[in-house]
Amino acid sequence: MTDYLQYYEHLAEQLAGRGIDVEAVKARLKQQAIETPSWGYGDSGTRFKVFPWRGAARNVHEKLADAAYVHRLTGVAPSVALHIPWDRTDDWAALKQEAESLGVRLGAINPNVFQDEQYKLGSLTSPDASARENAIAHMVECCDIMRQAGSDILSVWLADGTNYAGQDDLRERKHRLEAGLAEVYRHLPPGSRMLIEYKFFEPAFYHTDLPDWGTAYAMALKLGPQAEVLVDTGHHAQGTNIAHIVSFLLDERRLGGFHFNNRKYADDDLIVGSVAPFELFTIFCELVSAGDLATNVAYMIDQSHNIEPKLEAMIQSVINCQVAYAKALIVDYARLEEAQRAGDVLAAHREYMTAFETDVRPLLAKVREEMGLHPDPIAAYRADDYAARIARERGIAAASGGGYPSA
Ligand code: AFD
Ligand code: MN
Ligand code: MN
Repeated sequence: MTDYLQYYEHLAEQLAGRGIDVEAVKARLKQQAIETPSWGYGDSGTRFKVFPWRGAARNVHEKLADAAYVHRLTGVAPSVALHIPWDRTDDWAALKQEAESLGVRLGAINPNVFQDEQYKLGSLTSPDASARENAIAHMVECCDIMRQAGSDILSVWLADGTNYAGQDDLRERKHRLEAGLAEVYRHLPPGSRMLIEYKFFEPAFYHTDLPDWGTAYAMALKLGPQAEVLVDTGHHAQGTNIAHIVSFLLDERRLGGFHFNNRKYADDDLIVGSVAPFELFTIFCELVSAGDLATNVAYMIDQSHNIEPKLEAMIQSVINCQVAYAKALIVDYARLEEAQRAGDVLAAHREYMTAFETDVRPLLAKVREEMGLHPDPIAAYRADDYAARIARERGIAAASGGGYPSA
């Protein structure tokens, strides 16, 4: 493993020479917060197979312990998104306390209205009134869980859609969606937010009721100021310019947050930045250049690590978000704007490329050292006994602990 600290002084000199305030950049990197998903620590797989991972978390307590470990090593993963009912407990106050005693806090609450039999034809949009009512009741229960868990985000993803032309009335489904979301919205705790997540296909294959940012945005406008859009980076058709979507939603003050992951072809839930690091960088450039417009954005990872070591994959994901943010912070936005206004196409493009092609690992190593952490979280993880210990203690989970049990 390379000791990047040794290159820090040289990089700091280089950045200062470009007019970058290195201390200010380090301060912002220390403030970064990436939420990890409870389901990323349990066994998961595809519809073809779940390859159980020795040591995978089997319950919410072990997920919190693993998330706390990732936070201890990275210093910027202070909260954990929960998925209901996978992470349900009968004592939310105790779970909240347990999380805090581990050094993390409970994050977004994710309802699950896609795995019960009754949701086969949809949840809020189902032609079956009782399915719609049960979906609403579940999401209202999740609002109550938010109150008890101290969570301020209801993270709503619906698998709703159809598989065949003519299967259902598409406008009627839109009306059911509006009515259902409006009913849930009424139960949001004060000061909390409903983040509406879109996805262009899967598990429905002919149409999805919330397929793109425009439908999610339209629903948020209808609902009110506590409703915003959640951008999952794996939920777009090939070639979609996600940075542009982010810029539009930021300017409309309706960007609620992200589910970070990466895709090669579909919603692959691979490690964020592992396929398209430049795309991730351009997203962070929109966030940095938007200034206060990005104040309340929730940065959450949503991945399923099916063949790779779960903890190492999550640590790498957090690191990749740090790298993208660090590179976005060292763009010279004044010089960029000058070139943009002058219509100097390649000078403006080179401002991005100069930052993107800068190796920021020495800067991040220094930030971690100043935070009292090992400068290389992966080296720290590989030198540690945590993963081996939980593998010994937990073994192979009898049944998936949440995440996506195979069909
Ligand atoms: C799946 C869905 C969606 C959702 C996540 C957690 O595609 O991204 O946010 O599960 O429920 O990945
Ligand atoms: Mn998601
Ligand atoms: Mn997804």
